[in-house]
Amino acid sequence: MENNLCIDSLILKLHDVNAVKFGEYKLKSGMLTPIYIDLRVLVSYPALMNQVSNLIYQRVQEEGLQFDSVCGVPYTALPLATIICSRHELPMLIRRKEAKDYGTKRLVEGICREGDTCLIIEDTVTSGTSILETAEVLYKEGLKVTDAIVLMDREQGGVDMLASQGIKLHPIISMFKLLNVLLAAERIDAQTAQSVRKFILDNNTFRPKEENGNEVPATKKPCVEQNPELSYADRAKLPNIHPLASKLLNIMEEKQSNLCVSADVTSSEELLQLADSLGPKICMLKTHIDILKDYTVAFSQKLQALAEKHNFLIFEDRKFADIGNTVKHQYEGGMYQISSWSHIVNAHAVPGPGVVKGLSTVGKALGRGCLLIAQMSSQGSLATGEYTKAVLKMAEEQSDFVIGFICGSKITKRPEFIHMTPGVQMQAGGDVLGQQYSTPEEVIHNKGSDVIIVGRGVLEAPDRLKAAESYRKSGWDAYVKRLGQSGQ
Ligand code: 5BU
Repeated sequence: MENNLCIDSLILKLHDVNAVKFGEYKLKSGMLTPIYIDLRVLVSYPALMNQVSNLIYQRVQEEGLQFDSVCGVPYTALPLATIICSRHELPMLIRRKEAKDYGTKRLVEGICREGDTCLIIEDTVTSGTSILETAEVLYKEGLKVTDAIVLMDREQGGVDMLASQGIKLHPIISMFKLLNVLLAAERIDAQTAQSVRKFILDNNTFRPKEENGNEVPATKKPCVEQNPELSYADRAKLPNIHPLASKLLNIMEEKQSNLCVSADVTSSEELLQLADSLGPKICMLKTHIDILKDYTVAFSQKLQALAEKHNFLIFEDRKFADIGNTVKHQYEGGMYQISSWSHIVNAHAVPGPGVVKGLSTVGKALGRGCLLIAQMSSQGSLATGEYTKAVLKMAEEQSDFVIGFICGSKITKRPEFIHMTPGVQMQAGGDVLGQQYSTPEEVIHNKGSDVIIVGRGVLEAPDRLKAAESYRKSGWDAYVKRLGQSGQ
C-alpha cells in the first residue's frame, strides 16, 4: 500500500513542479505529443530527487536484481544513479556522451570488468532507444546489460523494444497510471486523459520484424505480449484446462460476452430481476450474498434456475481469507451454503495454500472453481509485486481447483487461467472510497485481462439493460481487437 500511495503522491508532485505538462510538444524523434514529461527539473527539488531515488532502489530490491555496477543514462538519470550508488555503496559507471579528444578517449568512466553486469537507470522511456544506446556503449566495454529501471514509461513500445534486445525494462510509473491519478485528483479532465490515451495507443514506436525481415505493420503488432494468443474458444479446448474454466470460455464465445455484472443490490427480488433481464448479456453474475437483507434457500434455487436459463455462471465474491478448516465451513455451511449454488468463489492468498486446500475439499467434488485475488482495484492495495507472484505460484500448485485470478492485468501467459478484473467503468476515475476505474478497452485490450466485472457502471445507469449491452459490446470489441493484433 505504502508503495502505491508513494507513487500516487509522487505523480501529483511531478505535476506540481511542471515535470508533467499537457499541450503540444515535440519529442526528440520529432513526434508531436499532447503530454510532455520533463524530469530535468528534478535537480531543483532535492526532496523529490530523494523520493525518486528511493523508489528506484526499492524496485531494484523488489525485483531481486543482480548486478555489479549502475549506470544512469546521461544526463537526467545521472544524478539519480549517483544518489542511489552513494547511499547504498554501489559501484557506478558514467557514460560519456562524447569521447574526450585527449587522454584516454574513454566513453565509460569507472571500472569495467569483462563479463560484469551493469544495471541501467533512466528517467523517461518512449521508444527505449536512449537505454539501448547506453547499453551498446557498455557492451563495447565487455559488460552485460540484462535489466533497466525507468521512472516514467510512456507506454509507447519501449518495454517491447528492449525485451526484443534482451533487456528487461522495469517501469515505476506508467502513462496510464499517471493519467488515472491526475484524473482522480481533478488535475486534468476526462477529455484530456482520453486524448492522451488515444495518442499513446495510436503511437506505438515498436515494430517487431517479421521472419522475412520486413517490419510488422502497426495494426498487427501484439499489444500485451509477443506470442500470438489463443481465442476463448481455443483455450476452452486446452487439454489441461479446468472443466469450469472451459465452460466459462465456451459461454463467453457463444454469447460474445466477457461481461460479469456485479449484482450489488440488497433485495433478493431485485437481484433475481437483474439476473433475468441482464442474463442474455453476461457470461457471469457476481454476488455479495451477505448484503442481501432477505436471503432464503428458495432465492438461491431461483438464481440457479436463471443461470441455467440464460447460460451464465454464478460467482460469489466471498473473498475467503481464513485457515483451511474455517473456510471449509464458511463455504459449505452457515445460512448461505455458498458451495451449493455458486459455481465460482474467490479467496485471498494471505493465509497461504491452506485456504485453497480447505475450499477445494468442499468444492472440487462439486465441480466448483476458485479465483485467487492477485491484485485489487482499490487505491493503496497491498496486493502488488512479490505478493502477486506468490499468488500465481499458489494457483499453479493447485490448478485442479484454482481457475484464475482477480487482477488488474494479465499476470501469467498460461492460457488455462482466467483473468477477471473489477473496477471497470466507461470513464476511468474512481469513487470517494478508493475504488479505481479503468475502461473496458484498457482492461481487455491493453492489460490483457479476460473478463470485466462491472457493478455501478450498470446498476446506476438509467437503463441497466442498455448499459449492460454497451459494456458487453465494449469488452467484446476490445477482445476482438486484441486477437486481431496478435495475428489471429
Ligand atoms: P463497482 O460498482 O463496479 O465499483 O463494483 C465492483 C465490484 O467488484 C464490487 O462488488 C466489489 O466488491 C468488487 N471488487 C472490486 O471492486 N475490487 C476488487 O479488487 C475485488 C472485488 Br477482489
